[in-house]
Amino acid sequence: MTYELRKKQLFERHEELLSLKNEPQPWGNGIYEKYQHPILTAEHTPLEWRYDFCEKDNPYLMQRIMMNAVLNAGAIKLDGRYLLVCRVEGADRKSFFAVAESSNGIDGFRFWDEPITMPEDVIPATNIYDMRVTQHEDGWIYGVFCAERHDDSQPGNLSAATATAAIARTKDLIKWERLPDLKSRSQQRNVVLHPEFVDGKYAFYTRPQDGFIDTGSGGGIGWALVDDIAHAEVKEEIIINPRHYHTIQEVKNGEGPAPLKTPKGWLHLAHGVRGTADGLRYVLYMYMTALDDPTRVIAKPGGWFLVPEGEEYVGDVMNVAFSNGWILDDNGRVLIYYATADTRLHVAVSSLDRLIDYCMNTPEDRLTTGASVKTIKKLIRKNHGTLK
Ligand code: M1P
Repeated sequence: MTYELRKKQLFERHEELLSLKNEPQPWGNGIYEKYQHPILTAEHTPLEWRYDFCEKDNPYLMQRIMMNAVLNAGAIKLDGRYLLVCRVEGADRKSFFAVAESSNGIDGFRFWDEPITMPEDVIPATNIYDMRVTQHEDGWIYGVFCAERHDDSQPGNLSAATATAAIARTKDLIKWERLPDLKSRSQQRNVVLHPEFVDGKYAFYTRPQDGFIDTGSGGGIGWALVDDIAHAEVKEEIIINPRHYHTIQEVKNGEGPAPLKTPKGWLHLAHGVRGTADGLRYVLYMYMTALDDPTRVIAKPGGWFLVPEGEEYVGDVMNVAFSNGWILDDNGRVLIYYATADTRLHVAVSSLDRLIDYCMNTPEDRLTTGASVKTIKKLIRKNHGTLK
């Protein structure tokens, strides 16, 4: 086959993938609908990022730069466009941010021509990932993400790393202004900026952790107020959503996207992690906090909200569902962007009403088997009309 013909077929196959229509999976749980196909994978990245299309320089039409995964995307709707700030990971294990756009939020996502160049006029990081995008009432769009650097206090240990919350802001997702990293006594990952001022201050959801992987004494999802976003520092930190023994968030948890404001309270999506004989299991869960006090939890549906199922289990890091992006449409539709196995990105669709109903009416985890059986029997008796 000639070079030109192979190149033509390559572009045709890619176009076929990019234009694949996505349909809801039948028989969901009533809370949301997962969709049949992943919305973005490494294969969706533009061919120009991966191939050198000069026949003289690349006669075998090889991929010169391979892509490994598209995952953990921040999300925002701007001027009617559904935009995902994706974590794209190359074969070299370096993650970078790239924007993918769709006109309906469900399918047809296409990457913009080039990845984001994140300014590095702070201490440069080895790796950056998992941006939470917040449209703040101060008029800026903020991106808060993890900046990973080698832990130079352990020179002999090549796996020793530090996690810090990095902050950047933009108006258009094209040009970014980098602000100093969030100062904190502990390492931080999964830090999210609350969309409104609280007591005239910027408010951050935090996730204090003792080490790069272990949260150690870090008790869960925290909260800290910051006077100046350009010199952000965690001075006082309270835990608003703690970890707990024998729950889906026993080992660690972390805030997902910035919470959605609803008439009934702030709606939160988060991830919880537990240990298993087969490693860590990452699942998504929800909670709500009071409108007048975003630190006060008012609804705590028990257990997980969304887990990896079927093929979703399999990938680079098995048994992981992770979300740091969702979009609320004017009509109340909520698009939940979640990644599985640190490999690919999916969408699940729900509505504000359904998610509030889920949070308010799903029984809480009462933390023991005995209490769970009581809760199940109460529902059975209600259905049988024998509940006293
Ligand atoms: O591999 C699963 C996830 O692990 C990390 O999340 P956490 O800090 O809660 O352990 C992140 O690196 C995330 O990107 C990844 O998906």
